[in-house]
Amino acid sequence: MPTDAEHTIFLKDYAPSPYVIEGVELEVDIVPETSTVRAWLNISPREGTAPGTPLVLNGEELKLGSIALDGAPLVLSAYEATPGSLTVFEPPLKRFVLETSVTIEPEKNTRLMGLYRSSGTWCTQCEPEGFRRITYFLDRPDNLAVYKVKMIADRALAPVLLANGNLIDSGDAGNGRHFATWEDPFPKPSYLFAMVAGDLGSIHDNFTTASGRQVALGIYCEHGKEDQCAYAMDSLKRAMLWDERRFGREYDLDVFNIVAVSDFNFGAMENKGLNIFNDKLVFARPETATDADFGSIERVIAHEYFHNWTGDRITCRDWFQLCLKEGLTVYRDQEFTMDERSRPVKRIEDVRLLRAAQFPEDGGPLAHPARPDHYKEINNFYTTTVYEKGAEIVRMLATLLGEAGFRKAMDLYFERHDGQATTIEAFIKVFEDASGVDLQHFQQWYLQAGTPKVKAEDQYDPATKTYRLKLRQKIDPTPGQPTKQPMVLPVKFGLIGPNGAPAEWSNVSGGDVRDDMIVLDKDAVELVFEGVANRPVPSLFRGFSAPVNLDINLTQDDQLFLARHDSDPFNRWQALQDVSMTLLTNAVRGRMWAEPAIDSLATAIGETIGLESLDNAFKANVLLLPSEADIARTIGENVDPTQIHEVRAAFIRALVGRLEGALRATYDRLASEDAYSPDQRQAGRRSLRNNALGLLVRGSSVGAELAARQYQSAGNMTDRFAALTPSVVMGVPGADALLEDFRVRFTADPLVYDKWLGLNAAPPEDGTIERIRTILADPSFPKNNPNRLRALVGSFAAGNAVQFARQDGTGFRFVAEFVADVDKRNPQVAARVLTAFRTWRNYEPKRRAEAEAALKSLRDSGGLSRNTADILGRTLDG
Ligand code: 0A1
Ligand code: ZN
Repeated sequence: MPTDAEHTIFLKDYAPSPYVIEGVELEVDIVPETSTVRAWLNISPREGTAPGTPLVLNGEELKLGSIALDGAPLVLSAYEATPGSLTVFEPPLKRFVLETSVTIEPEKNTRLMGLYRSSGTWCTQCEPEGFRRITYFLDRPDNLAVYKVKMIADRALAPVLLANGNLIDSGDAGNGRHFATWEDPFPKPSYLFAMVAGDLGSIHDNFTTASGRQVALGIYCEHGKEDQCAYAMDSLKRAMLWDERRFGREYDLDVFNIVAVSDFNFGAMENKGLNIFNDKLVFARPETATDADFGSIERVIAHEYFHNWTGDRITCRDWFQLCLKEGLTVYRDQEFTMDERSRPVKRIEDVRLLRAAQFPEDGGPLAHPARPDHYKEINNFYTTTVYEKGAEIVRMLATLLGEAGFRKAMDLYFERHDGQATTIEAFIKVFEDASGVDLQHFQQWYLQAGTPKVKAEDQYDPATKTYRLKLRQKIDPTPGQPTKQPMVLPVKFGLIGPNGAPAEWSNVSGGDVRDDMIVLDKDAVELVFEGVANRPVPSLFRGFSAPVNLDINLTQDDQLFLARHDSDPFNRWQALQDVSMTLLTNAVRGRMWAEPAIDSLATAIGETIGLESLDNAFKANVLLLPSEADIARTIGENVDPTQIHEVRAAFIRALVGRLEGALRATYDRLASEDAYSPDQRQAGRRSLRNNALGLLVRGSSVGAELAARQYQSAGNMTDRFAALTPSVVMGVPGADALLEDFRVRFTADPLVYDKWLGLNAAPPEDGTIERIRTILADPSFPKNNPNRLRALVGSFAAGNAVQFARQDGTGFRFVAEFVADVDKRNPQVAARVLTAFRTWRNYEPKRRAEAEAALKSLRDSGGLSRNTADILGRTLDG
């Protein structure tokens, strides 16, 4: 018998359930310690269901109190109930009502799935399989039902009672209790169910849709935090308007509520009409939130709102299709930010994230297709591959079809699949039908894991005025996929002539070239451009038009030429990154940079940050040099994080030695007395100024002093935190005092406490692990709150490579022990922290051996949750 942890679910086994639940009525009696859930399920057999087919409902940690069918109690022999399932052996072959009553214990629910209590508030999280922790149900996304829920609770403990849809009744329930009944007219899967009961404050606003519907908007939160919800409300209204204008999508209920809770496993959740948010993605005021925090709030509020169409009205047939809603909705939130802020800057930021998080996943033991074909634990598939690579796939469709073609296909998607639970195949079919383009080969993007490597080689023949460009693609094997097919790659490109203007050509042959796009769908092509007057410099994958690793042998001079002349801002930024990366990786491999190479890079960076034509946010990205993780990933094997750290630090000192004047001038020039606003213009100014400061702290003798002054005088958290961070990470004299000042001044606010925790985990110095251990051991540390755990230990494991991957193995062992401990209470948090080991095979032999030993001892400790056992097993085997 396979144990539970070995049980694998395969896409090929998908079958509709023999019964459908079409309507649900719930009565939830909320009482501290033990709550009771009564359910009336309106059930029909699906056509073709054979007589005697049992009805099997999912459950988890449920205790059945009573059960009746069409009003008559079931005899014991007619059903079997365990905490994990309810089977009715021979249900009638006609529509019937199954009535159950179960008890649950939300106060003991530390997994934060199903109904749980967060700082006194009862709230739910049902995606992907949490509804079964509330009542027995067909807890699968293809069962669409209409829901009505009556909640009854103590008026003092829970004056606010919310659920999906519209409030249809409320009143007194006697004994100091009251009730509210909510009804959601839109059929939905159980994972979108939500309810909240608590003593909450709120802010309210309204939005009138294009067709005149008045929507009441509410944001609910802990009392006293109402004034921190304004930016979230503003973001929501902008998102609603944008979805109407850009995609023709209107909101469809009279109410849209958001609730901020302090204990949440993820960012936020798109429950129909009642989004529930991790409070760090709602609360913001200038004194405690940074520009990046404001940006995340805007993005996630929009993301969850956009799910109303891509996720709620059109949902997934099964969990293998997760990226149908997630990839598409991330694409939509990216476009929203691009339209609201700066398109090239957002693109650069998204690509940085993709490379930092998704590429390592795709190149390691946890690699999986954007649409996986098997899983053991679906919670482990809320990954950057499903989300961010999923969005890249949609972006490539938009690139291939053009803006108008893409919009036409999206219109058809909404029209054809509204109200359905559907698949990636159906999505692709819509794009084929709308455009007439065959996308069967393109579909491989959903099916094959791994990041394609593209090698580009070129040659110019001045005698024949011919330019040849050879492109080859290859994908390395990934777990379960030893051989790969070529992908369809849209390669946006330009050829740049010696004067910096586009190079003309009279004819091109050898491949599929459409204006400024090459479509590479074979292993290799060799394009021949004729009539090219001079040797051009190629600019490939403009705007990062496909998620690949490009290997192109350009000289530093060519790269700096692109940095100055490329009309594509993304590739201008990329060119400077490439110059730095080449110098850094060579140095790590023992070939130290030549001084003139640093001179010319510094000159180009100095020039770029001096240009009036570029915006500050773009220049700020230019000052963000390749990270240690970027360097480690590019090197790929025998990684020694300490050596990488030292090389990078020396590189920054060398650059800052040459750029100090320019950085200082930038810093001084961008000082401002304006009242704080999180808008793009101000945030861009601050990010450029603060990135200049960060470099000065790392590479010049004046930096520490400048940072200390900025820390003390800052009028907002962005500037204060930007001064504090490099000071603490560099361990400059006085840094400990600043960190202590920060603790005393701010950490009563839990979200700023998280920032302090993260800073404690950041220094690459010995002693960091001890510091973390001390904080964790403090009895007042909230050891069940996901945000606190992630801020302290998650950030350490994922972000402090020098200490996590210490050669003596103490970092690995510390994280493995932490995972084993947290796993007992919250498997999702534990499993996610454990993914920091995903690159363990890339370390040099000593570290690799230590990582393996730590992982094996975690495995041998036994009793791991399915979440953690799954990540661990794949990490060790893959
Ligand atoms: N659908 C949400 C993500 C989410 C997934 C799981 C959760 O709980 C375990 C919570 C949220 C989104 O894409 O935002
Ligand atoms: Zn989402």
